[in-house]
Amino acid sequence: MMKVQSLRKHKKISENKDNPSVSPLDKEGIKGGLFTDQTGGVALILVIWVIVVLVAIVGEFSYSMRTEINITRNFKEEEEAYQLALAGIQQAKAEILNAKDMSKMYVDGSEILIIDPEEGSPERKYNLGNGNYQYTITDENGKLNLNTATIEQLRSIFMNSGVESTELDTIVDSIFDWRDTDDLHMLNGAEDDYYQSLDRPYSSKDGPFDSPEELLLVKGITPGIFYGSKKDDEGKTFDGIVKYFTVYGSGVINKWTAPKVVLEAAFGPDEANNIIAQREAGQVNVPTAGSKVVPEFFSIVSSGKNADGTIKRTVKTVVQKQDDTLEIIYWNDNIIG
Ligand SMILES: [Ca+2]
Repeated sequence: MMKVQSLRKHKKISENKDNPSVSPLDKEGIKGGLFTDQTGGVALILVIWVIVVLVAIVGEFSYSMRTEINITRNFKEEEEAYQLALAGIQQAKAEILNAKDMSKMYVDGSEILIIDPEEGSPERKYNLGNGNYQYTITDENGKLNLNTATIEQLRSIFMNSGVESTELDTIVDSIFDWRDTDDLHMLNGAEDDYYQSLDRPYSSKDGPFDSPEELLLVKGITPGIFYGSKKDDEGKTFDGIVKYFTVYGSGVINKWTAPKVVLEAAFGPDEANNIIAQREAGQVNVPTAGSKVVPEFFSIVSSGKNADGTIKRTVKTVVQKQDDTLEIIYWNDNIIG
């Protein structure tokens, strides 16, 4: 039976071969099985898949190119912002060098340092090229020297900056432990054993601070306390202590340029109010006995921004003025905030 069917099939194919009404394509299709409905569907699906894969590859390529362009543009604008910040540093240095009488410098109501009394409040914000830059100049002699500050002075500064009394002892004792050469704990302080137990261990300095930024390594001092912060999770607000401390100068405070918080720490609240009143009365040219300071150290903080303000670079430097030259004694290329 099987043999008969096979023969019939063979015969049918043979008949078709001789039949002119059957197209060569049909013949081929029957012969190779390539264009039957079923196999045609498979081919179509394959083609669709290839298209899908190609679209995905092109999409991915275009996405990565777009990312690359954005990275390049960001890099370019960040470099521009950095160069703008450097322009601010140069302009600040020129301003310090061109001041006529450094002993007459003072701060105005917004605590802006007036280096040259004849010029009044300087603008210190400029457009240049595709962006802008602004800078501040601070007299380091108007700050409290971190390496000579007493317990009471440190407590006063931190308390006025929003640190609660429960944390004061830890912070103040830890600052003392950080700068003293021994490894004996103050009552609430911290030495090597504490710092070595941290996730990223380091040693206690056991020497003088080289920059106020070093305070960020001291136990109890958070970036919020250091730089200042708006309300945190626990509802605390910090004024930021970085602007009150220096590591330069003899430790004598320049009363005409010191912020109120520093005056209170150094001279007590009553004397601080007196000094502020004297300043407001414009008696800035008459140094109080024992407080005459020759301004020597200045910190400059300069920020450069791109046109829409989305990219910002901040540079901080401290310069020492000697006669007609300025020497850079501290440089931080990337200040956060
Ligand atoms: Ca120590």
